[in-house]
Amino acid sequence: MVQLSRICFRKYANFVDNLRLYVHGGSGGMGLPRLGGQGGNGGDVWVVASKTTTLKKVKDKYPQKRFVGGTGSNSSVRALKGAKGTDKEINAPVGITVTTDDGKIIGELNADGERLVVAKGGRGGTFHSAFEPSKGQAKHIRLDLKLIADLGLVGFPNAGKSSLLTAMSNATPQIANYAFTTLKPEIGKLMYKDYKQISVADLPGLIEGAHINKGMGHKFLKHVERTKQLLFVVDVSGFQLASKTPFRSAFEAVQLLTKELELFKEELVSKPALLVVNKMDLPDAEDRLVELREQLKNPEEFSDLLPDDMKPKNYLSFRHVVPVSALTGFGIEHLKSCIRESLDEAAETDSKAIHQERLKALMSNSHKLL
Ligand SMILES: Nc1nc2c(ncn2[C@@H]2O[C@H](COP(=O)(O)OP(=O)(O)O)[C@@H](O)[C@H]2O)c(=O)[nH]1
Ligand SMILES: [Mg+2]
Repeated sequence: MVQLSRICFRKYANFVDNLRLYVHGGSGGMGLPRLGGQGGNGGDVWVVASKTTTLKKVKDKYPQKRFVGGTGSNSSVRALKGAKGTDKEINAPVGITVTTDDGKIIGELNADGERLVVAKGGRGGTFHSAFEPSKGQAKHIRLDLKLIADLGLVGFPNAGKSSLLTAMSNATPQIANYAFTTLKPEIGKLMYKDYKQISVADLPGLIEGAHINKGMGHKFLKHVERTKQLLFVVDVSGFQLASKTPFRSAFEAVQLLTKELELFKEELVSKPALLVVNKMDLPDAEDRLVELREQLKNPEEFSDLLPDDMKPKNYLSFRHVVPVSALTGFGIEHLKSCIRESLDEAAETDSKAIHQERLKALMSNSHKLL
């Protein structure tokens, strides 16, 4: 059991959609009573939105997750007004909410270059403070990636994503038997008996080459980033996008989808994922499902069928593989409970991690006091 949870942790620990940081404005500089000199103010700490970064990059670059502004200069005979301490900037991705540790919103960053003060530096010493400087603000903050839904549907056109969303939820997405009918993400709400709601986004269909922006490529993939977990949907009997493109089995579809995500942003593949095998009402579906399960157990062996440039670097391991028929409703209730289980599990892991971090901070603080 211990080993199992360790494996899970490693698998799912990679995608970072929230981050807790310690920020501390710099202290002010000393004033100079003799000549009435003012100390410089301490540097502020800012969060600055940058298109090119991710929360994972921030986490990897600053494992201590501590950001402190520079101390203001003391007033001196040569410089009666002390210089301000240097500001500290934390680069963060666009589209985040910044909150205090207890959930109060400090602000949002929605465009490249937007900035937000998260800890003010202390004031330099002046006549009014008897030339004593003050300390900067110190607090924990949280950066949260803004989400469009709990789950995002990931599948090639015609896999049955729109039909599935209708079958599971109260949404009424447009359904048609040709590619790219879903132009905007359609959000469906799954309702549970205890009134819990889970949102699922139906995103424009993914096609081979989405990472190089074919079809709705980047738009689609950007949305995938904004969901907690992924719900892969494949047609049990495989698919063929157009008469010119080759036929793909359900297993190949899974690997191609994985590859597209990976090529766009490798982190995406480390999100928890579930696999829905749709259209189980079709003839031979049972045999195909058995075959698919066999292939998923041993993906390396079966991927020989794919050309090298379509093989993902890492094979996804799905938390659940759920056969359904969006048409008849077979398996839909079971799918809903699998989704619930997977999200609840992730929430529990998250809150445990935060709890442990707080405990660790408390322990190191009390250690310092002793
Ligand atoms: N036989 C069968 N057909 C389905 C099922 N789910 C969807 N379809 C059909 O597959 C086609 C594509 O479905 P749609 O939901 O639009 O797929 P999307 O492109 O992934 O959103 C439509 O003609 C649906 O009626 C299913 O469970 N069984
Ligand atoms: Mg659709």
